[in-house]
This record gives sequence, C-alpha cells and structure tokens, in this order.
Amino acid sequence: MEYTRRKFLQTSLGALAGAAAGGLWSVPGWAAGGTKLELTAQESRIDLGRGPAFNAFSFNGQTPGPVIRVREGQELQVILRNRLQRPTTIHWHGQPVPNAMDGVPGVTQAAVPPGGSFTYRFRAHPAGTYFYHSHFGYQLDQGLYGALIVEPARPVGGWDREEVLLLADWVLADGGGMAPVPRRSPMGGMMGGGMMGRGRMGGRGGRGGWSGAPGEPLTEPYYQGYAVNGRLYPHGEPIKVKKGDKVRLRLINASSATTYDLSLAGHRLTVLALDGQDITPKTFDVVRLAMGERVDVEFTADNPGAWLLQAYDTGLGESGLATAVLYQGYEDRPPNRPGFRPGLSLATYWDLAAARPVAHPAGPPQRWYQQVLSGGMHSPYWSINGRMYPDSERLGAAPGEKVRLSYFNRSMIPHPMHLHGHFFRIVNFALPPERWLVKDTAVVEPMRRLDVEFVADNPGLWFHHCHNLYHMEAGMANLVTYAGATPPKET
Ligand SMILES: [Cu+2]
Repeated sequence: MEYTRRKFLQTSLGALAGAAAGGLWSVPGWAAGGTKLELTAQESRIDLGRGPAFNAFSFNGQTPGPVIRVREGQELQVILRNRLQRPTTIHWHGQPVPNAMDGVPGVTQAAVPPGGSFTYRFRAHPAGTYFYHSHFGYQLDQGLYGALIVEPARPVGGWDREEVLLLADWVLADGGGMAPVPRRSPMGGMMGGGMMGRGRMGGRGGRGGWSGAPGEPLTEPYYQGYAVNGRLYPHGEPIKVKKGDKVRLRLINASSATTYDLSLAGHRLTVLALDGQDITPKTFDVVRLAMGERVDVEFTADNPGAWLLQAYDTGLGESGLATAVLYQGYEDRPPNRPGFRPGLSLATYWDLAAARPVAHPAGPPQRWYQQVLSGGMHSPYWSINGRMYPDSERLGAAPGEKVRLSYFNRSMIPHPMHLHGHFFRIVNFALPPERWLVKDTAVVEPMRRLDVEFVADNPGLWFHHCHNLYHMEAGMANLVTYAGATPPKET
C-alpha cells in the first residue's frame, strides 16, 4: 500500500475543497467524507503468491481487508455484512470505542449471524496505527483482519513515503489456522514460544502433530508462511525508494501466534510510535512486535542498494517473513539480508518513553489486581489466576479510578496481554509517570512481572486477554467490569 506525501497533499486539498475522497485511499466503498464503508466477511480463495491456493476468509474478497484511513475526530461508520456460514464480529483493536461497538461476541454484542449485518459507528480517536479483526472463534487466524489508520486531525508531514505493512502467520490449507495440520504440543509451549526459538526449535511441518482430544481447544499450528500484506516473499510488493527519501513504516502484527524481530539490512530503524502512540524517537537495529502490537518506524534512504526487511527466525529467505526495499536503479538486484548477530540493539519497553508528557494520576491505585498467567504444561488450557474464560474473574472498576494490573507470568513463553476500550501505561520506575509508555497490548516475558495502570474512563464490560489467539481461545481471558454493565442477550 503506497502512500506518498504528494498523494497526502492532494487528499488534504481535496477534502478542503469538499471533494469526495473516493479512489485516493484505495478503499472500496469509500464514500464522500471518507467515513462510511462496508466490509463483507466471506469465504474466499486465498493466494499468497507461493504455495497452494486455499479457502479461508476475507473482507471484501481480500486478506488483509482494505486499509481503512480516517481522520482523527471523524465518525467512522462500517457496515459489516456476514456472508460466512458462521457468526462473526469486528473488533477495532486499540481504539477506545464505546462499549457496544467493541465487537466481542457475548460481551459487547450478540455475534452477527450468517446473512446478518451490523453497523459499527464511532469517532476515530486518537490518531495512530491500529487494526480491525474478527473476534469470533479462530477467525483471526483465517484471514479476517485489516489495517486501520487514524490520521492526525492536523496533518503531520516529514515523510516522502509511507507504507502500511500488515504481518500475518499462515497455514496454507483450507481453513487457514483451523486446518487439520500438525500442531504444537502443549509441551511445545515450553520450548517454542512466541519469539526466539520459533521455527528453528519447532521444526517446520513434520514433527509435533499433537491434536487435542475432542472438545479441547486447538493448540497453535506449525505455520507454513509469514505474509506481508497478504503476500509471501518474494511475491509481495517491494518498497521502492530514492536516495534521500525519509520513509515511514506502519508495522502491524495481526498474526495469531507469532512474534517478529524485524531488521532492515543496511539501515537502522527509528521507532516513532508504539500501539499508535508517539514516543521519543530512538534508533535500533532490531524492532520486536508481538501479536496485537503496532510499531511505527522510519528510516532515511541513505545507503543505495537492494535490501531485505526481514524477521529473525521465522526462517530465512523464502520461508520467512520478508519484504524488499529497493532503491532506484537496484530494482533487479537480489536483496541483501540483514545480518542477525550478537550485539545488535533491540527496542524494549524500558528503552522508550512517551514523546510528550501524558497526564497520569499520582498516588496509589484505587484497585490493584494480581494476574497470574499460567498453563501450557501437559495441558492445552491457559489461565489467569488459575481460571479460564468464561469462568474467569471480573475485575471491577468505577469511573475515574486508577486500576493497576500486576502480571506474573508463571509460564515459559511470553503473553501479549491486551485490554479493550482503554490505553494503559507501562509502570516504569525509571521514568516519571507522565512519560510512561501508553499502550493497549503489553508483552509479559516468561517468568517475569510486568505492571500496567489504566484510568477507568470508558464504562462497559471489557474483554482483557492474551493476544495469542490460541491462548485466548484456551481460556486466558477475563473481563473488566463497571458497575451495572451487563452482557447483551444472545439472539
Ligand atoms: Cu498467551
């Protein structure tokens, strides 16, 4: 998805002149004013460019679905039409939408039945990089997701081009992530995990082969490909640059069970934003994205050549996640791979701070919940405080209260914990609270503790869960509740 500064100016001028934005954003169904569109969830033939084509799910016939771009403060209206043979919903990951628009079946709405439709309506706020995805069953691992970009109310320039890169793990078989393919054993959770070690330790495809007893949750599959914007390397669109260009990449990890450590050969990456929220820019060799996280980075095209932006350890070359960055005059050269070697700098939460002071109430929290994350050993189930959704606890909050969650990861793999409807701050005693990172998804590393705090400012019943889809479906979820909030009646 190419998006140049010139195009941006044209669009801004067009909007000033009151012209329809249709066409400029490459969003089918985009109406005048740029706030209304339709997303049809349907079964589609998926061709990632390599490997067999197979049947999985799409929005409007494409996976990822169309990039939705909206201006901060504008109302976004999306009509979801369900042409699947099972229920579905859409969740607006990271956007603090009104509770009824949050898209969690059985919590904020009744799932949209086959043949049915539902209109999502909310004011896009705040600006940043987000995504949307089905929150029903395993549909996230079957192709139902797309990018949601909220442009700042006042345009911020400074980039010659901008690319949205949506990263996804794939099983190349009918049904996608639900296909009857070899899966990691629950013990595999001990070994493989979400980041380093994946692929290499697992062995692709052949080994493992665990399939649960009937009625037990699925464990994660051995993925067969890692796509950037729905294409496997080298079949994707390369990023074409000219010497001197300043390039912004909006990286979105829509994967169900894969964390990426990304590096761009010949360049370093300057991190601009995490989960859509600006940070004080800082430059690294490697940038990590867990499931559900978004990272905005920029680089200056000052090293002409053909280069790969690549994820470590999803496999090298054609088996891994990669996309080419080609300078003018180097379009036909084979791209150089990044050298993953000891001593590279890796962006962690502890190296980064909010770009501007963001008010955070001082003093002790009014509510403080311990959240012990465990499971995966000899069992396909995952839990918080030993309980599995829907039989999990409810974390009560009242409007205006400051709530702290202390995560203790008592397992050997990381869990990217995601809270709906709110941003939280990552507690970091090395920084004053107003500079703590503002995020909606935070990775709790194996056998470690991580604390977050949020202000209860969006009443409702909110899902809180691990964004590894297979952990979520295996119980690792609970609810934040405000007094009086009740789930919708199932139809
Ligand atoms: Cu998890």
